[in-house]
Amino acid sequence: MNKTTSIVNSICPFCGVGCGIGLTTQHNNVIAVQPLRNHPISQGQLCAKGWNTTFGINPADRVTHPLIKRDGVFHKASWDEALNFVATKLKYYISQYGSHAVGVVSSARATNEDNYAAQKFARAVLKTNNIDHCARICHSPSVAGLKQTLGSGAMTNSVEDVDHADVILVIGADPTENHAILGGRIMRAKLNGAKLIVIDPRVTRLAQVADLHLQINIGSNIALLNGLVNIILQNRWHDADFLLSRCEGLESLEAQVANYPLKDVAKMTGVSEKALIAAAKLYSHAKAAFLAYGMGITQFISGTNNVIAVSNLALVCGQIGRPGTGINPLRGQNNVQGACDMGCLPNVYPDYQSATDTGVIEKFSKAWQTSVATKPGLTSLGMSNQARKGNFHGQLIFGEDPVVTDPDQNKVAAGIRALDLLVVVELSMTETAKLADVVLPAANFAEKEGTFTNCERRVQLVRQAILPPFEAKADWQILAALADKMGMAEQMCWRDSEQIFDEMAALTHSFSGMNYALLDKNYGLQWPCNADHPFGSHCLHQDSFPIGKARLIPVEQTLTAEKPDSQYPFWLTTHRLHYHYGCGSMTRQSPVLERETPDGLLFMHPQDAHDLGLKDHQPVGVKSRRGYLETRIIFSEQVAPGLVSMPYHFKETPSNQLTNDAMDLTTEMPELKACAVSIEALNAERQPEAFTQRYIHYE
Ligand SMILES: Nc1nc2c(c(=O)[nH]1)N[C@H]1C(S)=C(S)[C@@H](COP(=O)(O)OP(=O)(O)OC[C@H]3O[C@@H](n4cnc5c(=O)[nH]c(N)nc54)[C@H](O)[C@@H]3O)O[C@H]1N2
Ligand SMILES: Nc1nc2c(c(=O)[nH]1)N[C@H]1C(S)=C(S)[C@@H](COP(=O)(O)OP(=O)(O)OC[C@H]3O[C@@H](n4cnc5c(=O)[nH]c(N)nc54)[C@H](O)[C@@H]3O)O[C@H]1N2
Ligand code: SF4
Ligand SMILES: [Mo]
Repeated sequence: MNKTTSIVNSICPFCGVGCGIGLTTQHNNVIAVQPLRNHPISQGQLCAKGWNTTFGINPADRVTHPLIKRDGVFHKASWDEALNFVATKLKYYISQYGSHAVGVVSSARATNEDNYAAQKFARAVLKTNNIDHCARICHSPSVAGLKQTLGSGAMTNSVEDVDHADVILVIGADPTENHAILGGRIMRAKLNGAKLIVIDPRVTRLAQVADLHLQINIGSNIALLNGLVNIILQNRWHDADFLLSRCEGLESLEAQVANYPLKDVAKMTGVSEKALIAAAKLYSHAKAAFLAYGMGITQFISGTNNVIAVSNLALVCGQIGRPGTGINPLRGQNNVQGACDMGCLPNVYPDYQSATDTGVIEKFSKAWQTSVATKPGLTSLGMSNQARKGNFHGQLIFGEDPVVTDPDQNKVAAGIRALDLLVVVELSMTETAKLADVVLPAANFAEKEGTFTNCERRVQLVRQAILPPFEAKADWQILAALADKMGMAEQMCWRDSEQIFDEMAALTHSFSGMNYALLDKNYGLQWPCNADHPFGSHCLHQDSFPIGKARLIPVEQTLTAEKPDSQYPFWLTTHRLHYHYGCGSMTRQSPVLERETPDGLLFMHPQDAHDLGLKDHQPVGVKSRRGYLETRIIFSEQVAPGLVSMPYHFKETPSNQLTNDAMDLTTEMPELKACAVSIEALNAERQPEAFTQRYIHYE
């Protein structure tokens, strides 16, 4: 390396583990990445995505200038021109239809400061609570479910607690693929003697090495969890002292789980009675049981109840509130914890202060020196649905690609077409950006300063390594400039991201003890960090819950919205692959990551393939009640016969053509983990047709 290079410490921009990353820069380019040796979570390691960050930083299709679409073609515009265009339209729709006809979707990939600015822009400038982000289709049931049972929806423990557990229970999560450095830690703990239980319909990598793998029938989580609680109570394996002193609601839970006798549960879940008893015994007898869960719990129409059922199990066993033991929703995106904490949800301000509480409304109105939204807001899918009905007119989307990542794709695309104005603020020309009226160039994590909050509530500094290319700006700067055009310059006038952080910290309890200088010193701090917890919090709920006593809430097993029938005989589930991330806009820029995974993939058990007369890698057409796509099958014993699975990263084979948008009533979480499909063989000689060529027509 010559003298012109330097290394800037930052945080990996992909998953919620939040690994420490060093960016080597030269002549305003990031030329290499390296792991940070002393980082408390990654400890000198990175996964394949982390190592390949460089490729995602400056993609070939990077948006470099503001673009306005005229007659179907994008034209370069100045910032002034583009922002005036957007501000004029937003003001017009608000005057014509009211503030509820416009809204913002923020990015869980962007910083806390960007997200704070997004919700402030929605509430103080647009005067609407129509603000949401991808947590909606990710861990919104965790936020809603754990709020009811514990009073807080975040991971109760720290990543390092994996090392202090004698039992690790992973349910509906695939951390060696998706939270790889944490998954590796679970593997290491297992090698060091911890017992591992995996509950998943697929044989994941962790399932292969687990002491117990309960290969559950898809969508039968509540039956299984209620069944485990029933076994535990019947055998007196519960923690009576903990239940008495820290919980309420045991009687009604006990009465209800009695309706889940072992035999019935084995039948409903497809798990043997012996394995159910063994799992109940192992988990309840642990000194410290680290329970981790993911999308296999949340992405169901019963998502919130699934989370409550998980919470019941942990509480009954007293497996919470000590180092090494607790309930850990593995938050997915690098800053999805932060986007929720910052109040990018229609029902809460920063730090989960209720958006309908008059005291909270007054507090923010006073602090921001303007009136704020008072009516309840729409979720992201709610905005899309209202657009299709003609009730929602203008939307700003920061760093999300709903055309690829939201279900169902045809409805989402129709919602976007029904909008009068779509503004997409992006790094690259995503499928969603292609449908926009205005595209604004965003700076990525290497080009701006700010903070990300990882899955264990650790707020970490992201430092600017290079300047943004051409006209790109940080999201918060774009929002501030737009507020100015809308006549609200004072409300959103910040010198730098640090000033935004300080404004946020002063308006919240959980972050009031944090500032950039302290974050810099400590590899970040875990919230709550305030006068009571000046050094942050490694483990939540040690002495009490935010709601006093934790609540045990009985929940019933619910059927999935759709199940296989004669017309659509296979279950389809969707999931992730280690080498690609989200809509693929960053990871698919890396030739190394692309080499690892071809774009069309449908995992199928060899027995099913044999029955259908299909060969390995044969092209197939996959059809659901909502759509159709073409891909290739891959023989896999990871899935049981009757179940096929596919990743959702590939715009050419978008699984959300097929998925069901039936929703969890509490959170509007769609049922991304289960729908019914049919599969037909295509001529082995031809390539599966890439989806975008046939359906979504771009100018
Ligand atoms: N490589 C990579 N890593 C990522 C991401 C990525 O796109 N790529 N995305 C990030 C994001 S946004 C998130 S939210 C996380 C998600 O991380 P995970 O929660 O691990 O996500 P998935 O792979 O979608 O699903 C997890 C598991 O749920 C199982 N499952 C399906 N149905 C059921 C069921 O009925 N019961 C049970 N118990 N399990 C079931 C699936 O088989 C799968 O193994 O990953 C993050 N990390
Ligand atoms: N079928 C199926 N669908 C799913 C899921 C599933 O399991 N199955 N999982 C769901 C889940 S859990 C999630 S979280 C969603 C994720 O869905 P998305 O949030 O749409 O996915 P990402 O790929 O993370 O898209 C983020 C975009 O942000 C851009 N970006 C990155 N950094 C910045 C920044 O600083 N500023 C701005 N403005 N843009 C930035 C990237 O270029 C990228 O295009 O997908 C969901 N969809
Ligand atoms: S585990 Fe997550 S945060 Fe760590 S390097 Fe991999 S993608 Fe990045
Ligand atoms: Mo997610």
